[in-house]
Formats: sequence, structure tokens, C-alpha cells
Amino acid sequence: MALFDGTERKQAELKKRAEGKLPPGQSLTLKWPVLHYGSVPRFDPERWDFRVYGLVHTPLRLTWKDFSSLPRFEHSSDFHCVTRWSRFDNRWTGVAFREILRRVQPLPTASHVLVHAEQGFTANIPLTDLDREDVLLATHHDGEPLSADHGFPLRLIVPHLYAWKSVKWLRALEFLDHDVPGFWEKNGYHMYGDPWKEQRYSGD
Ligand SMILES: Nc1nc2c(c(=O)[nH]1)N[C@H]1C(S)=C(S)[C@@H](COP(=O)(O)O)O[C@H]1N2
Ligand SMILES: [Mo]
Repeated sequence: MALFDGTERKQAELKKRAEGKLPPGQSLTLKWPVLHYGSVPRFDPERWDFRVYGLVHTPLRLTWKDFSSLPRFEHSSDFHCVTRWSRFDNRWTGVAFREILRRVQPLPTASHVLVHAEQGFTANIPLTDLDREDVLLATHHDGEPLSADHGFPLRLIVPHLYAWKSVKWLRALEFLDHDVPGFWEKNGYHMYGDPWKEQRYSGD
């Protein structure tokens, strides 16, 4: 017997819709799909670093060992992919975005962040959308270390925007005084990506 048959899945979805937790045009998934452009990068703890640069008072470069010693933070949130699936109640563990902000101290002119991943993948996010309690740099999901294809060792989680902004294989944050399109934004996706307003593609 399947753990979740079609009927059970549909019922769960209707319940979440009724609770107002499912954005318009989305369907509930109980599995966790893997979605990204390109190949899964290999993690090399000797070579890996995490950098914060641009319009910040104190730029940061952390090795994996440095990063692992930062204070830990946990938060559960929903995840909405622009390809119309949503996954509820993901328990993310890692470092609070505000912990990073506290250390680097953005300059007053900083308004946007360009998030950089392995292999040149990028995503743009306004700074006010990162300076939130529910945003974190995650190393674990539901108590387990991230798997390689879900972003190991580190990914960004921005629950209130479409999931292409939740960048896997995170390597750097670049603070800017203007908005620039990231990888998907250059390829026709919306610059902001609010799932509740269905901001999927540019022009939405
Ligand atoms: N580095 C990187 N991060 C990425 C992507 C990508 O192509 N590269 N795809 C995004 C998209 S479109 C989605 S829906 C989520 C999917 O995360 P998952 O594979 O863990 O479900 O990752 C996002 N983060
Ligand atoms: Mo996505």
C-alpha cells in the first residue's frame, strides 16, 4: 500500500488550502523534489569558503571550520517552487541571516544582495527581504545534513519568495546599492518572486 495515495494527498492539500497556507496556482507535494540548473557540485572542505563583500562595513571570509562554529538557529517554514509545487513544514537548521548581518554591518546605502552559488549561479534579493527572522543559511533539513542535491553543505532559505531564491551550494553574498538580475531573473523570471502574488515571470 502506498503511504500517501491520491486521495490522502488531495485531502492534505485541501486542508492546507483551507488554512490559507497554499499560494495560488500551487499543489502540495509530500515528497521533496530536486530541482536545479546544471550539475551537483562537489564539496571540498579545504577549498570551500563563504564570503560577504560589497557594501558592508566588515567584509567576511569564513572557512568551513569557521562557519561551523557560528551560533545555530532553527526555523520551520513552507517552500514554494515556481514550477507549482509546495512543500510544507520544513525544519531548517543553520545560521540566522541576521547573525551574518550583525557581523558584517551593511552600509546605509546597501539595498540589495546578489547571492552567489557554485558554478556562477546567482539570485537577487532586496536586503529587507533577507533581514527577517525566518531567513537562514541552512546546513540541515528535518534534522539531517542537506544531501548533495539539496545544496550540501550550505543553502539559503527565503521562505516568503519562490524557491529559486533559496540558493543551493551558497558561497557568497554581495551587498549592492541597486537591483541586478540573477541567473533565473535574466532568463525571464520575475525580479522579486512573491508566490502569493504569483510573480512567476517578468511582467507578472
Ligand atoms: N545553486 C542553485 N540553487 C538553486 C537552484 C539552482 O539551479 N542552482 N534552483 C532553485 C530552484 S528553481 C528551486 S525550486 C530550489 C529547489 O530546491 P530543492 O532541489 O532542494 O527542492 O532550489 C533553488 N536553488
Ligand atoms: Mo523552482
